[in-house]
Amino acid sequence: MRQTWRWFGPVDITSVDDMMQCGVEGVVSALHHVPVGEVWTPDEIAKRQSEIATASGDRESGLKWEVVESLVVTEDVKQQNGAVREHLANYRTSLENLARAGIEVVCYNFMPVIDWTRTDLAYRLGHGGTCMRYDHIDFAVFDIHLLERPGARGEHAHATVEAAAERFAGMSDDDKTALTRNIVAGLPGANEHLTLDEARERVAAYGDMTHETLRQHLVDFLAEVVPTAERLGIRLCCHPDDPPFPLMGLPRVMSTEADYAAVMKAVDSPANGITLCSGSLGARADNDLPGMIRRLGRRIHFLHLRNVALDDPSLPGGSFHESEHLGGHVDMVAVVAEIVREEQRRKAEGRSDHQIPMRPDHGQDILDDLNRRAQPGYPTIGRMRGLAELRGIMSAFEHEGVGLPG
Ligand code: DNO
Repeated sequence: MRQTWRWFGPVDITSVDDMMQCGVEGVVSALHHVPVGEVWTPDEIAKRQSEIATASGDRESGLKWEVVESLVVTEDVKQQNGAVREHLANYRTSLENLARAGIEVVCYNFMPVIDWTRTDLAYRLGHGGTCMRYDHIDFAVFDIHLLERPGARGEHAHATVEAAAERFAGMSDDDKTALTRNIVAGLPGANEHLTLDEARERVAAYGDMTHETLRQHLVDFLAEVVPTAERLGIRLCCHPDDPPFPLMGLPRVMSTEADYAAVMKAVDSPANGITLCSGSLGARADNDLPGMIRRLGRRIHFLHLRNVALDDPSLPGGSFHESEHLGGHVDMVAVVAEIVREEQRRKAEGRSDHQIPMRPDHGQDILDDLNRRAQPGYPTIGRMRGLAELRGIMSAFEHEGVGLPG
């Protein structure tokens, strides 16, 4: 595995020097300042490349921009209206510009309206550190009482509606503002930062779009961009829904193995691939991560490794928090073993992409992270701990004196 790290650009409180000291091999980044739907120009791409290549004192960092996360798919493309043609053309142009700059892996997602969602950004853990949490009662409070989405009440379980009403009654105005901001104002890397009214409009714009229609729109999007990616040698990779179940009455179409299998088959090209995020998919106990890697591994172009602790694994759509990378519900050792096996298969076949870029995804805020106010989910020390632990497993499995189990 290639040990990469997400960097948000010069605004990131983790510096290029920090990445070097953490033992990072390659960088994952995006041009977050370019408005969604517009072209990423060669100049802007070159600027980010040079920021990554330069450490303090004008030294060479030895690091390169290796993965784009994300080249955002616009709401117009997801809904097939408005500026869809122009956005698709711009997407292809951005891919051309990225390929010309030597970048081959491009991640995106197809979640309607909001990217990843948490209700609490600083959930206090027993050890005194904090992590991110998704609480399904808090989400129902937001959906029913703050967003006031028509029909929301009828879509949540009766017990959830009652628990949400009780919790809402006890919330201060500050609590309500914080919950709203956590959900609609966008977490790091989110496409856009919305107000509550904008979120209402965006949700309403989907009308009663079904799962089938949204999936077809994803397939149509791929049919438009995959031939370009294939010609350019770019590997597109779709990130799963996070969390992997519908929110706000909107369909989500990349939540399970069946979703991925259908979309991989519909546009059957190596340029149409997967970002396997063990934390997103792991928030459903019925997703068999090692099995998914065995069955879909050939198309995995990018890996996010993190873990989640589920409050009640039997409850689809239930609450969870982000655990240590090797703790939680996902069997991370088994996941890493399957990835190493996939890499070995690729190597034997002579595939040039046999080393899959992986990044330690998210991290708990620990030690000095608690004073540094990093981008939520992206503390330096918590992520470095995750990377160090994952590197330990990888190194053992890749070592000739240890090797893979069974
Ligand atoms: C969260 C991230 C996501 C991811 C996008 C990919 O931490 O994993 O925001 O970047 O969904 O398009």
